[in-house]
Amino acid sequence: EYTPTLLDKFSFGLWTVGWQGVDVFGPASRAPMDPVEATHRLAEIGAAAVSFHDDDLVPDDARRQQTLDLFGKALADTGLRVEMVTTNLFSDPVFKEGGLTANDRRVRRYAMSKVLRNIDLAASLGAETFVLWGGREGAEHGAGKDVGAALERMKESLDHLCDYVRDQGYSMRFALEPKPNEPRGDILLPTIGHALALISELEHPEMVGLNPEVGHEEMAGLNFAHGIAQALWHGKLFHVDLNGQHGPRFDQDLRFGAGNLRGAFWTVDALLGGGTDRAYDGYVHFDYKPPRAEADDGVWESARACMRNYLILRERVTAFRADPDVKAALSAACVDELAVPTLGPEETLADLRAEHHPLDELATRSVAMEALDQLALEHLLGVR
Ligand code: 3MF
Ligand code: MG
Ligand code: MG
Ligand code: MG
Repeated sequence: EYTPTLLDKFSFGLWTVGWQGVDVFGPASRAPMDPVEATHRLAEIGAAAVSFHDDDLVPDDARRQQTLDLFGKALADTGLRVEMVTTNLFSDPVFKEGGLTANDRRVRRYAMSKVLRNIDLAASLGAETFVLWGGREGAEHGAGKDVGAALERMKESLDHLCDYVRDQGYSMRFALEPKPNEPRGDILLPTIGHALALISELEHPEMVGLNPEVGHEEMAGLNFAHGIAQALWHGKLFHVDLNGQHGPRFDQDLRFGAGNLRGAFWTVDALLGGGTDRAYDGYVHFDYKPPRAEADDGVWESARACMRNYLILRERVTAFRADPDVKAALSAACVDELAVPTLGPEETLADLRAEHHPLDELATRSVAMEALDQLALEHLLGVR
């Protein structure tokens, strides 16, 4: 029960279980984890795939081929896939003032060359998604960043990257990961909505979508389920970073299900389509940090729990959607009626203006939402 299978398409960033606990106030609390060992252990606990940050796993130096050989063997031995590769344009002090949108043009040119080199690596490993999280693309000051110019440079970079992928014949799509702040005071493309707006300005918008993260949207006080529902409606939910967060505070990266549990319930519901056919069919990818206080046992406990909590919530959400009382409550709340266009096919705006609008009745009508929400809560609490 609640045992992951390959069909669940669970995926982990190697940096999650590999996080050594370095934070702003202290050094590592755990020993480095060998990515080969991490790959084996992730396979043992039921993951189907892994992702990683380019050079962090496969360094651009004399160790490159040997690393690739060892990692390739681990993938072959376990059957795990690399479904996503992402780029680290944030750790190296070179990127302290940005990568693709640094004011210094030399930095931007180096950042582009790094991304291009690692797109080749991602393609060679069969990754379908290349994630770009612009953690250093931002500012702490007012006049220090021309936001319009920075967005021009982001568009320029993405246009070149899309051209490159097309020219090489790679079947790879890009996914932008929004985040409001941390490590920069303010990060560009801070939310799902900002990133969607940029994508519509690109030369190949069909090749670029989103990799939204639960905690990032919640740091901005936003509703993650609504955010991914909008991304799905735009056909832009290319990938996802699941984790947990307790409201607007520092980036907690809790295991999925911890933090805002109600939010996690609606997140799983939204991924399953929220009662519509707009469901997510990509990898269920976890981007979390086993808390610094934990030793290796806690690392693996938390990794298992991410998947287990997803499976428990999926069961609860499915039961909620299948419950006849819920169907009745949805209908009492007129939820289906929202799918009916406001103006009928044969109607004109003049018809709509001329009709009698029963304002007294509308003002005092029942919306029946509390009853519906209580049913959801009882399913989540396991009493139904
Ligand atoms: C930071 C993040 C990143 C991104 C990663 C791309 C370290 O808050 O979420 O993880 O997810 O760079 O996937
Ligand atoms: Mg994050
Ligand atoms: Mg986070
Ligand atoms: Mg992330």
